Amino acid sequence: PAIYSRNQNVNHNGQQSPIAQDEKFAYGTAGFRNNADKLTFIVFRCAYLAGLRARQQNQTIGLMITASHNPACDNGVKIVDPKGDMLAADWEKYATELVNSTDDQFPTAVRALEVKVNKTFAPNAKVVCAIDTRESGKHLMNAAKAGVAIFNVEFENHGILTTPQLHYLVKCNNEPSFGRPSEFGYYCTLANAFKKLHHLTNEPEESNYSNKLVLDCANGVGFPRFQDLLQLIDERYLNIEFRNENGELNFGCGADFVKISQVLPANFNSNDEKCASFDGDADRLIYFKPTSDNKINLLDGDKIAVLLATYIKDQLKNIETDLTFGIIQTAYANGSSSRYIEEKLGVIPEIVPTGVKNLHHAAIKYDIGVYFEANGHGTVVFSEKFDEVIRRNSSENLSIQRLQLISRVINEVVGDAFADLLAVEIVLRHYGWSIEDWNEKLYKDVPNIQIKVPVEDRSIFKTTWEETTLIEPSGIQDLINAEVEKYSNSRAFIRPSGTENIVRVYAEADTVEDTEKLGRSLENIVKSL
Ligand code: G16
Repeated sequence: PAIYSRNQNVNHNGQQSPIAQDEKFAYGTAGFRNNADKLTFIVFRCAYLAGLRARQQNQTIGLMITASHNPACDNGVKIVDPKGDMLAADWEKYATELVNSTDDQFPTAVRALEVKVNKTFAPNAKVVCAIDTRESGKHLMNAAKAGVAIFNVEFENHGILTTPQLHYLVKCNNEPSFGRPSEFGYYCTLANAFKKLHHLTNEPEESNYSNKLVLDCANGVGFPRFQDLLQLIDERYLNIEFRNENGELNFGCGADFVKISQVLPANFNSNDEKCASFDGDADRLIYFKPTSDNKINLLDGDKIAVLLATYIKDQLKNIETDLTFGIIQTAYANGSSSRYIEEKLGVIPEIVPTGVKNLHHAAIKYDIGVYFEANGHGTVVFSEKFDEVIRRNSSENLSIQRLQLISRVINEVVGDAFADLLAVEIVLRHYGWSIEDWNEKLYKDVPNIQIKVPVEDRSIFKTTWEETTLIEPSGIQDLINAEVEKYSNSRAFIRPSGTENIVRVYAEADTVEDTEKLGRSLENIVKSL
């Protein structure tokens, strides 16, 4: 329909918002993201593609409409493949081609793709779709429905869900043995495993653990949906005080804000004890403990990865197995965490480019693969051999039983703030740790800074595969190297974001002052371009 063309693109307020025929869009770190005004025709075309993918696979495909940590005025769309993971790379290419075609080219591009991949008989093809709490969501859901209808593929509108919930639904639709394909089924799986594991967890006699947690919901979907989950987990297990429930999405709060600014989110104060933040679509989790002057001790994705890995390794010590164990990080991982993982956990962390899709892909090579980005996005994945050796084992061995249950508490389909929160709480209780104990007993972060530098065109920045060296614009990496050399034990890099129109600067050094100086000097390099 014309209303879903570039030329007649209409935004969620019903206003005409035409898109230039030659404007290009990239399938970034997590799908297409932009100002919501531009998203209608993009969602329509992606939904069409999701229908095609569903037919090709004869399975359920997911379409998630969210811009996660971005501001409320943005929105985005990503496609979820049959196993609940991110869309296959060759299909990202098709999505980019379709979205970037002009209105005139679109019908031809569609037909070419149909010839290439379409299957005529696909009775199980279905697209399941959900939105976050953004105001533009409902309008984009309609565009999605229209896009899927081109092929008469079955369409299910699941309303407002977290991104991980949608991933989970996709997996369960295609593999019913994994779980019930419903929102309630998701809550039951997590809550039941959590409560059972709680009963198999012996809190030490001298314990500093407290089940009280103050939760920053980023004013997003995490608030209503986590409340739904807590209907099945009463206060004896977890005592949650919600903050930032219904205000402006991600504004002065949420996991991204707290991680990057390293200060208290709105509506928190220094009397709060153990605190945590979700991001806008609840696929990221970070913890923090207020200190003084609005400052915090941050327990980010690296700290969560090390905590979960320590617990799993401790359980494995009591079992004779040859299961392989890997930990995946990105260049943003704090240097101390990587050193700790190597020296204390005896595992050399694998470093991959930013984006859950890259971490997930690397993690599934192991029987137990722990992957976390420093920004709090991550999970643990388990192999078929793990299923055989651990999950299908009827032994009375407590460690086997704990591993069976922790692997069910964790949402192995994708990084999930709800599931990660439950897993962290269980492990803290197991060790009898307060949030301070967790912060101090493992490793101490080296000072680090991340700066978002707005740029006109982030596509001019090109890095090497692992993202720590800038290839283009040429000559800039030499300037960065010269700055890094000025400080001892320092490390710094510049990379373009795949979700926002910014360049990210990351720096580490021995002291807070040097880290700040190094970070700001790189910021100035970007600004001078
Ligand atoms: C998305 C991705 C994450 C990535 C983050 C930032 O998170 O899923 O893997 O770390 O964007 O990416 P970039 O540095 O390219 O902007 P979310 O929570 O926004 O979906």
